[in-house]
Amino acid sequence: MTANPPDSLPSTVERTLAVCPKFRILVVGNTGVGKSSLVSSVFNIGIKDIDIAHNRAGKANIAREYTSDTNARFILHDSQGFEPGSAENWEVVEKFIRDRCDERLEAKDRLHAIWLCIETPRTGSRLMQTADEQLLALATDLKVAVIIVFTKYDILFNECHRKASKEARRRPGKSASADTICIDAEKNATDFLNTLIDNFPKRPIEYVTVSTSEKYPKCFSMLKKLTETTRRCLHDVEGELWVPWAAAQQINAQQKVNFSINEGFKKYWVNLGKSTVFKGHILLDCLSRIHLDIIEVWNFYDPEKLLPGTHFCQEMIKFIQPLLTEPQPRSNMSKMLSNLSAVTTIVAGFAAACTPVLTGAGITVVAVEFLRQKYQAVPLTALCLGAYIVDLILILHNLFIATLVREPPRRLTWELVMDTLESYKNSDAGKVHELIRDIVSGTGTLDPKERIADLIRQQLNIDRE
Ligand SMILES: Nc1nc2c(ncn2[C@@H]2O[C@H](COP(=O)(O)OP(=O)(O)O)[C@@H](O)[C@H]2O)c(=O)[nH]1
Ligand SMILES: [Mg+2]
Repeated sequence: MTANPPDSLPSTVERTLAVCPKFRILVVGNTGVGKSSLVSSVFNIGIKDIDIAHNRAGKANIAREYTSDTNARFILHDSQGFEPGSAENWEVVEKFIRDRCDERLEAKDRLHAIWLCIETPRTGSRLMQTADEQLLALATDLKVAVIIVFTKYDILFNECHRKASKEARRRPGKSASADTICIDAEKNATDFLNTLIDNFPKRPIEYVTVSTSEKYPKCFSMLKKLTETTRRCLHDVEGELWVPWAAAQQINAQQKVNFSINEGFKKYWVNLGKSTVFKGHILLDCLSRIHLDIIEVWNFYDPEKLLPGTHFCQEMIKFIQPLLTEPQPRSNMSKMLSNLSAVTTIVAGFAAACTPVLTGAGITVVAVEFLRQKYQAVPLTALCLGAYIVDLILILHNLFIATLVREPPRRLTWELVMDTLESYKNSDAGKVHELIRDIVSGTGTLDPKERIADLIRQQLNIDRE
């Protein structure tokens, strides 16, 4: 690891996560409903790893804490549901939930959410079994988030699609387009499900339909919705569960961005000039601290430690280098960014005195000198830190999206990281820096930190939560 801030600059993200470092979730459902596939997709665990772990443990055991090297931020409890002959019965499940929802437990030991998985119904049969209803009632009483997850939605959709195609063929006149058939099928599937749910007598229920089948086009948006619903349902008086949740889930980029803004951005940038956090430290160390904190939020599966590594840190510094060699006329900004390969490299004697990050090819003497200065609350520092944070969040966002199409565990590769850096270089870098410069130098009435947070969201076309 080469982003290496001193102990005197402790992590604020770790401090926030220390209250509750892992999100604890119970997934209940009969064998074969798709629990393992769901957990694999949402928490980025190789599907084989989950099942191998199960075989090793023998029968499912609700109390067993399943954790994974590919996602350090969650704990899974798995229950087979209440089918006849299953390892668990209602009393065991009830006791487990009661024990884990005891208010005297620390947040980290408590159960944070339950996903009750039921295969999406395709006939007018009963939506839930008695034990499922008991579980909902118990969870509501104990104030733990409970969400009904209708799995394998694609099967219902495909059935409706076949029917819609058949009907379209029968209809005289102009043939229906593939799009129209899909829209009809989607509507029929939703109507069918809504009717079943509306007839469900007891209480209002939170439910989400999901599919983990890559062939189903809305697979990702459904999983994203599950993460949003889970977040909304958290019984989270202090807001403390939102943090481990945002860190644990590995499907919703928007939640990561908003978490990055709060943890990596607002905490460091907001108090520029007022805060004493960075006082007495060289800028490079301040950047290292920010760098590590933001990558912690994203929780990539990065066993080779590429993101905290020298090479990636150097590439990140190169993005802000043109800003460090101020003053530069604005019109030269983009030209300088595209001319990075032409910059002077630092001389050997000087290099020896620097950390590995700064001895890398392509970082100029001026930039190195600037980064080795002590932090000062001046506009150039604000610009430099702001630009670094925005670049990093945008790049990690793009990297996250690029990994999503891969099978879990979506392991980072250097090739993927380089591709993402390259496309960022070729797209917004210069433009984004110009906007940050305007905000830093501007005298607008709006809070600059909010304007930069909005800038990040606008660039990514995402909403505030
Ligand atoms: N069509 C479809 N099949 C699924 C879906 N999710 C899981 N499956 C399949 O259903 C079977 C059981 O899935 P698994 O995740 O092992 O279920 P578990 O026993 O509840 O853990 C496997 O063959 C999966 O490939 C889905 O969303 N759509
Ligand atoms: Mg399973």
